[in-house]
Amino acid sequence: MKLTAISIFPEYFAPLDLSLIGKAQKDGLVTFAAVNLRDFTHDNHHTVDDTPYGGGAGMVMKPEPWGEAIDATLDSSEDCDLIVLTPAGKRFNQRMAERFTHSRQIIFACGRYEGIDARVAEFYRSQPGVRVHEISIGDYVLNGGEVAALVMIEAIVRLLPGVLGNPESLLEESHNESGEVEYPSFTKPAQWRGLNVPEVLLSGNHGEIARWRREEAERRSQSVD
Ligand code: JD8
Repeated sequence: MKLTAISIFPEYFAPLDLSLIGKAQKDGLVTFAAVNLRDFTHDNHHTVDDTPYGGGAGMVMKPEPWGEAIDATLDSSEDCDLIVLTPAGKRFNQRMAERFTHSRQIIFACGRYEGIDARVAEFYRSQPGVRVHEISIGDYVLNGGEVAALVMIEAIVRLLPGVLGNPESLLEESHNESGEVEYPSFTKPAQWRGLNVPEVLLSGNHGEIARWRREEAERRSQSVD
């Protein structure tokens, strides 16, 4: 899987060299590149924004640098999922993360300012082999798309075969098919600051343990708004 994030702050993606995703890159399971949008400007000031047509506060990102940057990133031999992060987008969830594991190439368009000129998404919707997705990671406002792209990249890459050390752990995860969340976990010491591990977990009775965990997961699912 080829992953690319286009942004005026490509250094935001340095953490991807760490941990899981860093190892996935070393193991050749994914390739990741952060592309600087300003490399696709041609004026001395590397201008990427301008005032909004129709007036209003703030600045809008110009379409030309995005067109050149995405064209340069598109690998014509492969289909591509172009993800445009926006607070107005479709809400990201675990099912979408699972669907994106089948992509050969994903480009994350990480805007800033008031957002990206809407014609960029419109143009690539008309391009064969490019699937455009306008996505939000949640009902709160961020200053740009970078951290949202980081969230999506981790949620997608960790599902790829060979990335997680013990893929079994994927089976019991929160927000799985049934939308259930996980049961609470405990480890040694059996007593900590006067707090005990639930007796049933020390019982060795796997039937009882499984029932307790199911009940706890259901109880927590109720409380998750
Ligand atoms: C992309 C620019 C900032 C947003 C004026 C603040 C996602 N869940 C999410 N919340 N916010 C974003 C997001 C915010 C972005 C951009 C995504 C590009 N901004 C803008 C509109 C109001 N500023 C997001 N995914």
